Formats: sequence, C-alpha cells, structure tokens
Amino acid sequence: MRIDAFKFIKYIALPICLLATSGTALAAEGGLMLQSGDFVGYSFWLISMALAAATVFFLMESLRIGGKWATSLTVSALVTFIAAFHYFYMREVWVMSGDTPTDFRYIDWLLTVPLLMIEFYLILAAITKVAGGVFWRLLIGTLVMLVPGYMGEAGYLNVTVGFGIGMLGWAFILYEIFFGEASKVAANEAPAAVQKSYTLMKWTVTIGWSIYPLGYFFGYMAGGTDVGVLNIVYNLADVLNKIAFGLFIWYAANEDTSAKA
Ligand SMILES: *C/C=C(C)/C=C/C=C(C)/C=C/C1=C(C)CCCC1(C)C
Repeated sequence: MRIDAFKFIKYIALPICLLATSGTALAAEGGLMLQSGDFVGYSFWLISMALAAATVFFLMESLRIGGKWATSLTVSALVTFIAAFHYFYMREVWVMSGDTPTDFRYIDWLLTVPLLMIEFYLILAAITKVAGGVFWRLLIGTLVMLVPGYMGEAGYLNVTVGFGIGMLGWAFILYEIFFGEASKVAANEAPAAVQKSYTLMKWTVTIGWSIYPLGYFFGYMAGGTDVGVLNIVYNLADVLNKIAFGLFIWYAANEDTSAKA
C-alpha cells in the first residue's frame, strides 16, 4: 500500500514530534539528571524509548496492513504512546526523588489497561461478529481491578480490602478470556493465527499481569519491598504487557492478511 504524505503527517509525524518534544522538554527542565550507576533510572530510560519506538512501529504497520486490522494496531500504538508519555514523567520522579511514581503508574494503567482489554474484543471483531457484552464485561473488570487497588495504595481504603476487590476484578477478567464468550468465539471461529495470538495474549494477562498484584502484596501487605527492585520489575513487566502484547496482535494481523493476499 502506498502511504500518502497527508496521512503520514497526520498519523505518524505529528505523534512522534509530540513525543520527542515533550520528552526533551522534561529532561531539560528536570534539572537533576540520570546518575551513572542508577540502573533503575536506566531501565526507565530504556523502556520509555522502547515504548516510543513501538508506537512508531504500530502506527506504520496499521497504515501498511490496514483494513479490518487497522483499529487493533492503532489501539496497540495508543497503549505504547500513552505509556511512553507517562514514562517520561515517571523517570523524572525516579531520578529526582528515588521514589516509586505510583500516581503516574495508576493514571497510565487507567488508560492503557482498558485499551489492552478492548484488544481481545477487537481482534475477534476483525474476523467475526462478537457480542458487545464481551467489550463491556472486560472494561468493567478492569475498573473493578484498578480503582480499589489505587484506593488501597493511596490510603483511601484499607490495603487488604483494596487488594481483595482488585483481585476479584482480575479474576473476572481471567474468567471471561479463559471460559467466557470471548474464549468460545476464539476457539470456534478464529483462524489459526488469531487463535495463537489470543492464547499468547491471555497468558500475558495471567502471568505478565501477576507482577502488579505481587508488587502490591509485597509492598503493602508483607512488610515492604526494595523500591529499586520493585520499579525494575514493573518496568520490565510493561515491556511484555504493552510492547510484546501489541506484537502478538501484529502477528495475527500480518498472518491473517498475508493468508488472504
Ligand atoms: C500496562 C499496565 C498494565 C498491564 C497494568 C496492569 C495492572 C494490574 C493487573 C493490576 C492489578 C492489581 C490487582 C489484581 C489487585 C489490586 C492491586 C492491583 C491494582 C495492583
């Protein structure tokens, strides 16, 4: 497919300029810079750049592959775009204070986690008709998981209660993608490549996502963790849960499209 100049500016060049300028502006105004030997700081820097690069890739690929896969790929790009922006701020918090940027993480999650969930609906909707209930159940599950979790961490709710309700939200999501309507549609109607990526995505939500409640548990309920270790683990988890997750979708889009070409 030919990519025309207007589309290129609108979808690719503009978001990239925004990302680049905001990142540089923040680094300049931050004052305190990354210290040599600050490995947690390095991981914040690496992940923010990897997320920015992944955004470019998903946007380019959504233009190239396009068609019914354009929406899923665009949403993958939105996830990495939103996360890259938050990482620019989070790394500042880290290098300036050595604290965990909890509020930024939750604001990021509040936007990116529902978008990641919607991907389950979108990849199925790209190949067949899916009931809207799938979309709503997954969306509600994410809110039940995140809002009490935030309230627990921020002190608006008892930490154990916040954790308990959040775990129920996560369990509800896992039930839907393993045994609910979405899983049945995937098993009965999806072509092999889409099934493969559905399986990878669902295990990411199980194993990759377990990092965050584990961090919460050890941080607040089991006597506290080392903030450095906690942040490196969260940062690496985001590579799997945001970038690799997007690549699983890209794989399905690519296979499904070349199978029909
Ligand atoms: C890109 C960011 C992602 C995928 C973040 C995911 C976050 C979670 C899966 C958080 C889960 C939590 C629970 C299951 C219990 C309550 C505490 C939370 C919010 C950390």
